[in-house]
Amino acid sequence: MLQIINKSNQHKTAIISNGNSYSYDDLQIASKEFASFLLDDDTDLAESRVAFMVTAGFDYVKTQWAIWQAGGIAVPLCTTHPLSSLQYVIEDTQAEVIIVSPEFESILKDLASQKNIKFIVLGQKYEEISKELPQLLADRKAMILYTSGTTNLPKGVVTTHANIEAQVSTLVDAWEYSENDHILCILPLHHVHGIINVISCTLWAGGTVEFLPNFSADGVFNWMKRMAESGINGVFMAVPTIYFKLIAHFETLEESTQKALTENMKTFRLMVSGSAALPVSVMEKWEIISGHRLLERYGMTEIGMAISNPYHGERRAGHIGQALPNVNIRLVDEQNQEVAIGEAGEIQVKGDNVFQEYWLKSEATENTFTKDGWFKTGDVAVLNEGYYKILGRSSIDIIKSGGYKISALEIEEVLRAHPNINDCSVVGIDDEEWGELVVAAIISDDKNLNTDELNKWIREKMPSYKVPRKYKIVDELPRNAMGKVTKNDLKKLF
Ligand code: MLC
Ligand code: AMP
Repeated sequence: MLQIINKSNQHKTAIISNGNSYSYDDLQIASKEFASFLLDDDTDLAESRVAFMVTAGFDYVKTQWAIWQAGGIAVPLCTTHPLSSLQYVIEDTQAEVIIVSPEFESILKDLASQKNIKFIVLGQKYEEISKELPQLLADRKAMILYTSGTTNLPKGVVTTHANIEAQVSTLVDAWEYSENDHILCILPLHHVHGIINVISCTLWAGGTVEFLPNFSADGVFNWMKRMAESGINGVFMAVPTIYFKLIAHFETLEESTQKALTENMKTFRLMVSGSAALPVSVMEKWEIISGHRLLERYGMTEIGMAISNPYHGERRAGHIGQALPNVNIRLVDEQNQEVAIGEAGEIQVKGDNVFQEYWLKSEATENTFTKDGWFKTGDVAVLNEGYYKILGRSSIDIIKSGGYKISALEIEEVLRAHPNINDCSVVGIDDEEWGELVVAAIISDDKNLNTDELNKWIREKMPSYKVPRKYKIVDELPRNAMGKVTKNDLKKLF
């Protein structure tokens, strides 16, 4: 990304947020000034972790670019997480600076002061200084994003500038992003889907990113209408749950409004789905209402995007496509031996797009790579007539809901800390709208356990998308001869 930050652009609009338009020049000037401010008396932040809880929009990108230019590692915080989840990331990264939008000041101020972390509130007048910014090599660490896995606590995924550049440039070429593109950002900005595919790729190509503060079906359709009426090259990317919600909303509209919207959507350059399996039913309905055959692709926090249906050519329903250029893919058995074509195997990935390490977790890093340097995704796929198809995951403890990756173990650990819960087990059950729904079986002496109160209690401890949507009070959990909970049996209970 350092390359685009330094490209001398341009009066062209880079960002639209809060009703304001900002040019590439605005972004460059503001981010360089803020980088100078962040440097203070230093010449290089030297990979200090800078956590930022900033509303999606111009300030978010300015802050991210400023941290990068000052030589820091950008650690985006989720703006809807409860304090305990934010604190975990701040402590785990040993953040040395926290930057917040004014609306989040009260959430993190005390924590920053207790821990003696430099605390910067955006919007306050800072000295307009312009310092020489450090020259950074591409192998410097650039970003840490948190991802849930088979351990009970999320791990920090460290990517370098070179990794980000590889992730971005591959996609820009494959999907033909251009300076004429105008994309809508409605996704959370602590994950690669929003950060890389939506914002970074579009800005790399010189296009425009428009922000809506929150997802709403109405907001998205109004934006699409506006794009079509202005003759703009609209681009839209989202998780399957969002397409499901858009379809549900569309179906409530009057026929004449539907027809007009369909014509609007047909003018778009590209529509993409990813982060979770796109149900064939959703793909087919969306094609009827929008005229677009969704381009489904496969990615992961650790690797950016790896496999994609073609931009030109057949976009096959229920399949994720082929390896992206410069990304090496193989399917292997449990001995890391490649399987024959048509047989199921774990997806393993190699390439410049693959992350550097899990932050301060050398054992986890070592375990996630094979001896010859392939990253083990834990996703199982098959190659079917030249197209990869995802069959499932090697761990039942990983749940994907609304496009978020969730660890069943993390939720169990929190639930077990509740005074009325003796034991529990969490699984994901299939759901057309959310992909999977988080559900929990609980052993409790209180047979009338109030699950509303339980939900309130749990929401203070973890983000709302991780909160179980159904509970079952049981006398015992199904277990195998070794005493391990048999989660496939548990799923049947729901
Ligand atoms: C929220 N709700 C859920 C839920 N999340 N219900 C079931 N399961 C879930 N997971 C409920 C809330 O409790 C609330 O109900 C109602 O839905 C609205 O909540 P919300 O938070 O306002 O939801 P909404 O804004 O509509 O969010 C839905 C969403 C969001 C789909 C927009 O989940 C989202 O932004 N997902 C994208 C995540 C993402 O970017 N993943 C990419 C990871 S990177 P009530 O009853 O209280 O009203 C990656 C790599 C790759 O995966 O390949 O891209
Ligand atoms: P995350 O850790 O949040 O980056 O999530 C990455 C995971 O999302 C992958 O390991 C897959 O399990 C899942 N995923 C991403 N894209 C797809 C897709 N198109 N189909 C099925 N699963 C997907």
